[in-house]
Amino acid sequence: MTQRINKELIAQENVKLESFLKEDYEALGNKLARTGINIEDITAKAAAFQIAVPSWGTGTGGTRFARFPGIGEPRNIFEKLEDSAVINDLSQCTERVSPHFPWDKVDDFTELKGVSDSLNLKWDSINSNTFQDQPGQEHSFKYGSLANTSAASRELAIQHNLDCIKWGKILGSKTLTVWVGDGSNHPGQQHFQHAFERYLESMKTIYAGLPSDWELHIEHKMFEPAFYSTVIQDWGSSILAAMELGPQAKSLVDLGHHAPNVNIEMIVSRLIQFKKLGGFHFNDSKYGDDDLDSGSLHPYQQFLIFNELVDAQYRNQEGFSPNYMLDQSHNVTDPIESLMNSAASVQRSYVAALLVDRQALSEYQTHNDAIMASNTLKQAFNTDVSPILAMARARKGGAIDPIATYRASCYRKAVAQKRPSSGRSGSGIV
Ligand SMILES: [Mn+2]
Repeated sequence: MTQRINKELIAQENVKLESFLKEDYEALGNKLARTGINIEDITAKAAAFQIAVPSWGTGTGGTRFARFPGIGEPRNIFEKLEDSAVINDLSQCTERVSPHFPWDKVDDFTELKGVSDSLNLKWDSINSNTFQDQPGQEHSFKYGSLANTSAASRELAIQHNLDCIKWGKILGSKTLTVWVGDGSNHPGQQHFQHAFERYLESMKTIYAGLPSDWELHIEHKMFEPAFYSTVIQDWGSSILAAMELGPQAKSLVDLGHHAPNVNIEMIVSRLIQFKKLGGFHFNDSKYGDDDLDSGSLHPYQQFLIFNELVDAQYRNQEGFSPNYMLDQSHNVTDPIESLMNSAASVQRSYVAALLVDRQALSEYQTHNDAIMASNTLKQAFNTDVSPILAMARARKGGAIDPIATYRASCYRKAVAQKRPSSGRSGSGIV
């Protein structure tokens, strides 16, 4: 029997906040009306916004040093789905889950699809994993997978990706996301060009196995586990590979996978321009691939990215339909709370970007009025759109205050009863 948040509890918690929300929503509506914006149009768009939850994000994360498991952690994909359903019940913007194979592999994918259907959840991009060896694996990925010097290891990695497509078809997914840890730790260890050639050759075989209505997303990452060079190190390598493969191959932007201070929103613009923006892994970062909660450190950067996305949407840019997904590691919080907070944070950036006066911005840009162009963006960013987000959630049956309602439900304590600790407290990034 699946544990869920009681609908009556959500309604009961919402009643406490309804009159305040109505007041705040009305006040914001009046404010927006003065600039010609109909709040109902914006709320409808906020309600339609969706961002996928990563299956692995529902468990407590860790670092190279240790992992401190929380209580009632999901032990398999079915329990991860239960937690994902709770997140969506309260947030009403996370109806899709992105699985990671073989972590989430099951014997019967039709059964898994049945369970997700019963929870009103859909499947987002399938993530393949060739950055670690599985028990009994014949050919190791220690020195890489798709770019390994060993043809047998490359073949194994290719086959795993083809399996991921096969499983994804049963689940109803339309995207395969490929990230490889391939690279080197010592100068001279790897021939840069030959490694990239081997990667491309492997990816061409995977691309050939892609159904015609699927996309192949290439995720780059600057470093780790390889600390000197990485085969798909930056968006340059990523877009080169995507161009080499064909129109169904696109680049995926993980916010934590860039060099510090890189202008990510401009990279996003370039990818949009050349029909190569596949999707996002949202998270936040202070030093590197920190996988912190989205918008917890750089909400303005997240807004500026959405400014580009909304701009492309309004221009009906050809080939523009990116997948949005969270990719975070929750080391000290309840993952359900972090994921709800983060989904709302990304949704907030989207909604704020909808408020940008694009005609005024365009005129300021034409006349090189830097101050007013910048202020136009800041005006939208500084608008507190919380009432719109809360109203969008409440109208769909979600919680006005997701975290307060989640805490009132005592869900974590309840599932802890039937999910005894796995005892896994060793190191490991998940
Ligand atoms: Mn990622």
